[in-house]
Amino acid sequence: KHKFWETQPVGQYKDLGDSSLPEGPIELPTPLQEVKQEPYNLPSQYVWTTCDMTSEETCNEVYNLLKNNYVEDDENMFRFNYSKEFLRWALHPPGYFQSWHIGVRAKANKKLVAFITGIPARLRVRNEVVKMAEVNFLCVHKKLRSKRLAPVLIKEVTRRVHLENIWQAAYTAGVIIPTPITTCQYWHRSLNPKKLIDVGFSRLGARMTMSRTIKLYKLPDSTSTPGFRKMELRDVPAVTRLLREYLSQFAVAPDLDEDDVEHWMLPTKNVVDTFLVESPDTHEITDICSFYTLPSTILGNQNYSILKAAYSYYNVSTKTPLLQLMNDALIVAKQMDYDVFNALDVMQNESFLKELKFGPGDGQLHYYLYNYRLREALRPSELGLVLL
Ligand code: MYA
Ligand code: JJ1
Repeated sequence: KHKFWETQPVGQYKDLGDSSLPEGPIELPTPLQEVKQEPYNLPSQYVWTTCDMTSEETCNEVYNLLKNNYVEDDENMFRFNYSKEFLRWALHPPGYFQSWHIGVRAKANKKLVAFITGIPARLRVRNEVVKMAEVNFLCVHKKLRSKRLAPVLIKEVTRRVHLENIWQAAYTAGVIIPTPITTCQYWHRSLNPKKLIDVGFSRLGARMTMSRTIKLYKLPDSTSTPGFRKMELRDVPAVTRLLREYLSQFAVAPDLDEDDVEHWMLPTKNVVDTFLVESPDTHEITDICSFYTLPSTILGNQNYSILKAAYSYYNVSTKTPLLQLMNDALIVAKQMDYDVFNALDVMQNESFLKELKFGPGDGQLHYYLYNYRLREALRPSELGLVLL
């Protein structure tokens, strides 16, 4: 069934539930000299290109490839529209490798027709911290689908990751392949219900009118938690301490240092926003909430072309109840003009989703590890990882 994935060091369906197999790497590293030194062969009309995302022109080409060919919902009504600023941020964490930003061009007209990326990360799996690549933005132009280009892209990124002496990876996908470590559900909190209904993102509930729906989703004009404010550079050490402590409870989570936290959490306009609670009396940082910005193109609507979505990222509550913290996150997201606030059922998110009027979406997100076996699948609440 999976002609490509059957050949890869990933959990195979036939091994599911075989608790005699050990947890950890499936294959051992090979000496670096034994890693293939030349790129994999592409069909003769195409060539490899390494994408310099600091170049305005290259970044534009990647942006346009994804804008027109990246992930859609199951009814092809919406398509992710990652911004250029977002792509630059997502691909330039501390220690990134330009060689892991991989494109394919058509020889004939130089057009970018496919893309895949990796970034370095340390992930803790139970008690082990493992150097990994996070693989994302796999995209093949719509006109070149089903020609087995994706396996070539995946093998090439794997080769370039191996050249840096890294042997594991983490990735997510909307499709099921061998074998998810967990499957998460998307949840959606309407902020602008009229627009969401007008564009077909959501529907008027049974026995609901538009005005009752608008009232149902109304939020206060201002946040309720004293000391709730935007994160600043000076907060990096405290945020790092809180986040590390919080993430230590999950089976799989990133191992973040201060440089990582500065990169991934410090507010960056239209990319990522982090708020925290600074105790008015002790000036201690006690709670954090964050979300990233990922708009979607609305395909074929007369009135609207962009859906502005916030995605829940990392949230930590030690003093403020998580429910109250996330209600404040919804309030600031509404003030910032987002149409919808999305979240997965990872970490402790289940504890606020229903009460804060999130509803389950029609999409799921499957999480995977490459060359690392888990004895059994995790519950989403055991996962402390959000990929972009
Ligand atoms: S997930 C986002 C993926 N992108 C999209 O969904 C955008 C829209 N779709 C497309 O651009 C194409 O449909 C893609 C497939 C490019 C997805 N992950 O070339 P094909 C397998 C993994 O004929 P196409 C993200 O970015 C499929 O099962 N494998 O198909 C994370 C089949 O294999 P098998 C996938 O439709 C990516 C083969 O590809 C995915 O033209 C993580 C068919 O190839 C998918 N999302 O192109 C990648 N979709 O026969 C893995 C299809 O065996 C990283 N396939 O079933 C692994 C770690 C690598 C680093 C390791 C370091 C140590
Ligand atoms: O956004 C998603 N679904 C929406 C829109 C559905 C449109 C028709 N298919 C949805 N809306 C309902 C909202 C409603 C609001 C009021 C309360 C009840 C709920 O369900 C889905 C997620 O649910 N998104 C997708 O399908 C996009 C792809 C998801 C897989 C992503 C793969 C990521 C790649 C990783 O790098």
